[in-house]
Amino acid sequence: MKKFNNLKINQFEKEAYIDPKGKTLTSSLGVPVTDNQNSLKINQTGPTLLEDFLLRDKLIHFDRERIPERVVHARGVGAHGYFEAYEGNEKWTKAKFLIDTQKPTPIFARISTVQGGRGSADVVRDVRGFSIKFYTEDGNYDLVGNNIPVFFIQDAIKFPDFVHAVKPEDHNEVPTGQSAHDTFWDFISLNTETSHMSTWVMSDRAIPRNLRSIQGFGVHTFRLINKENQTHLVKFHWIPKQGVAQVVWDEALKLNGKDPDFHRRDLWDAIERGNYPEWELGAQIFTEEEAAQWDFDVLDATKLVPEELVPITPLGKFTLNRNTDDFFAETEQVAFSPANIVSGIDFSNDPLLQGRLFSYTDTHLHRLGTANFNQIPINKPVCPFHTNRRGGYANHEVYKGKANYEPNSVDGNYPRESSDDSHAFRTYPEEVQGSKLRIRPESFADHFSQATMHYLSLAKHEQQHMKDAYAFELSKVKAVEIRERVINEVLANIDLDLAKFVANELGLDAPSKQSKSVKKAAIAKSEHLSTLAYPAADIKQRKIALLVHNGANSSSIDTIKTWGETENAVVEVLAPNAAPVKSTDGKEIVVDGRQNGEPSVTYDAVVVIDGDNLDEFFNDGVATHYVLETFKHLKPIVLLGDKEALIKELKLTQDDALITSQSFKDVSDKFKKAIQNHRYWDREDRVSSIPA
Ligand code: HDE
Repeated sequence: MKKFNNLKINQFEKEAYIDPKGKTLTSSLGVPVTDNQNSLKINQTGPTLLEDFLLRDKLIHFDRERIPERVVHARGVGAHGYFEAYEGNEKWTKAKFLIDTQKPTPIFARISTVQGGRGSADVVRDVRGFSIKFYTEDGNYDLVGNNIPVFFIQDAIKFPDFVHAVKPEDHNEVPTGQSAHDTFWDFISLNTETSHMSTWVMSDRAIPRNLRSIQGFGVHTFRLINKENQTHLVKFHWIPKQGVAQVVWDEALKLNGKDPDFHRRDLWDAIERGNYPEWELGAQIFTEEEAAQWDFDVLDATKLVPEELVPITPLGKFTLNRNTDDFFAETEQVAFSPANIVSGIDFSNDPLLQGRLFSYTDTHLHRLGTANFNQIPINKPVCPFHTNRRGGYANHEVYKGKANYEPNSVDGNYPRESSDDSHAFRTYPEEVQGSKLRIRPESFADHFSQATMHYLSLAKHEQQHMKDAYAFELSKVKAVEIRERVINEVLANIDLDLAKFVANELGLDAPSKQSKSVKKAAIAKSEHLSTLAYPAADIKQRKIALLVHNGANSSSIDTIKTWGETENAVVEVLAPNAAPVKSTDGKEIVVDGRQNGEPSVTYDAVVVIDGDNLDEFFNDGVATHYVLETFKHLKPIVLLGDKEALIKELKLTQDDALITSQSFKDVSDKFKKAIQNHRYWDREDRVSSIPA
């Protein structure tokens, strides 16, 4: 893996990097600056002079530092990496980056929330955008997906309505980065095509533990084309090697206050530590004839293709292994578009996708302010490119020669069209006929069957989380008629038990029957929708807090630290304050943080270190709360030696993830397994009486 650590995007490297180390401060035009503290004045107290070109140079640029934030997906984090193709993909596609197994393709990925502004919190209930730019030898290819396999709406013309409804309300711009408000649920209740997606947004997928543990989906159906020009339809998936993991709701609420940058920080830290996250890119590949047999339309983005119908073919894997150097230059200026495509892949007629093919370029023109946004280093292809595009704001390209048109005779008719069918993009000649109509196909009319399939496919605890999420969100909706409409027109048609639970929570009448005659999905339950289908293979980068006080046993700490290193886990010693604590044998134990400053919600597991200090622990409200909260959030806990007494003192109940032992070594395997399992869901019923 290390061999690709320095895989850089050549041109970005060559032309854009400025390394200020050892350099003199200059003006924008390279004039060395002697005084960066004082503006130019008459005497000591006189007015500042207009002549001060250094002051003007600095302020003029500063005044223009911000650009419009993205209208959706404004908050995001980016990282560089590389993609490696597996053998055998030429059967499906001629896309060079998918068939060349010898050479990795550089990538840049950006993961985002949808609703909140640039400064909003990370762990909100929301869809995560997951965009990947592949800098291929045949041009840039962008896979602009989400961590959820379906979307809210079926036709691009509804997108501005939907986004207006989910964003803060128009009159007071409240709430920020949350869907728990009237206009969002009004939209959901009146546009039942959103039903399936609403189940995903109310599921645990919308509150991921970290961005390394999310799945990715291309959502739309696309097309693959091979060298023989044979074509298949395709749905892209990317599956995290880290497993899929979520937080519990109470944890999400606390994280947003205690560390609003939790996701961003986690991804950064993992990459800095060399625990590079990896995803396997795969595809459901099928023919148009197969798709025609199914009980849903593959051009309807509110439907997924159950893996029971088409399993995923692995195509390759990608790794994120380099953090950005300059957030603005890279993450903020990166311009993704589903229209960025390469030979071997093509679009489908999904009416949502078709709208996106226009919208992204349009938004870049506004946001980045020039038609030359593809010249910005992060957007620039790494393969050779020769266009006849000239001029425009902030043009950086300097073309030699006379001709800026084609065909030409003055420059030997270069650059010329390509006849190389394996590299040059050629649209698949799909046959289309018919009348021009503003119409929704009849095959898009079923709004509920896959929502029901999703709900029924989840584990019991996931179903309960979904019920709680609908109840929470709707309890924030002020208009009773909107609450009622969601229950009767949406939830009842998904599942009556779900509708009943939410109605009871809101003190409303529970529907006894469905308000529409709802079709049943041919696949009633899918094995691949629960997060339990995606376990973690290891505990790399999981964070473990060791709680210590004076009188802690330092050898236990040493044992756990050594074990943590072999597992590539992050083990941190937390004490009442940042000063070192004294161990039982008088040694100084170095502390990584304060228990009050590094809250339990930011760790994956806790060990309470044994020693000679039980009373001190019992009398410390921060420490006891730490353990209680970790228990409530269903995380693994080890109570070493004398700390077993905490079970009685804090009224905990022992289970597979609440482990006691005299020696850490005896329980390290059990602890590892519990951390790998992420949460001990069976505990959930028992923790509701613990104060939040
Ligand atoms: Fe987007 N979307 N979208 N979207 N979308 C944008 O482009 C749009 C849709 C997605 O990290 C915008 O550069 C329309 C589906 C991601 O920079 C904008 C429609 C999916 C990102 C836009 C959709 C997405 C965006 C705003 C309905 C999942 C962040 C800023 C037809 C498959 C990209 C920007 C990044 C961003 C339009 C629906 C994913 C306005 C019109 C479906 C991951 O162009």
